Amino acid sequence: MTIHNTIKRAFVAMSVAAAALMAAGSAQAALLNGGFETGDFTDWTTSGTTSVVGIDTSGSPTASTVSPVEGNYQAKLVTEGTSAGNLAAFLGVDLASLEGLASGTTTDGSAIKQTVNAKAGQTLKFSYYFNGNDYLGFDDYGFFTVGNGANLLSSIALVGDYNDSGYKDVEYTFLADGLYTLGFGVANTNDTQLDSILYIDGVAVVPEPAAVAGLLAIGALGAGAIKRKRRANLA
Ligand SMILES: [Ca+2]
Ligand SMILES: [Ca+2]
Repeated sequence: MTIHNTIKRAFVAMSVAAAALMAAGSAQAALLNGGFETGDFTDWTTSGTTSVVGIDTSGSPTASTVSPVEGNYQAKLVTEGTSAGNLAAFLGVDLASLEGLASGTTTDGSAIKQTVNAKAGQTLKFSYYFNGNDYLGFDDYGFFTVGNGANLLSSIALVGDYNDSGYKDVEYTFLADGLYTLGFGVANTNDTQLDSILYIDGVAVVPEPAAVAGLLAIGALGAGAIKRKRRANLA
């Protein structure tokens, strides 16, 4: 019984230590290698067909020249990847929430992800380029996920048959502090033919937390000033 309790206590102590380590790790989880300038997926996790490329001309049939918007490298995700179920599980979202972004049944796709510790008021910024290589009836789509929420970036329905979005900038502001898994993905719809491509570059979470605290303080001052103004108007 004593031995049993000793083991139990040791196990509890180890668990507490592990939890403390994990908390320390998550507190420092800033977004890393958001521009893919290491030339690879260091700090990211990938699923399906993904690569880090320079200037790319592999899109077909439009054969667009797609240049990184930041530095010399960009991420390239191709719809020919892992099964729809695996894709959703990899990103931690319901398959239904992915399928809600396009018209039809998601068949397969590819994605990358990274978990970051974000503060309320911080903004996720990135750029994407959707190279659509299919036609309607086969609504391939590119998307990003924040936690378990999926958001459409582009699709065949949006760009038209065999068309491109060009590089577009996106901003998403976090409403609450938290540890978020950020994902970027592209998927085939209704069949696994004619693969579309999603390029991602310049992923960043801004501003730095210290700056957010400063902004919030300024915001509070601003609100106080407005209140004083209203009172002055009433008087
Ligand atoms: Ca880059
Ligand atoms: Ca397709």
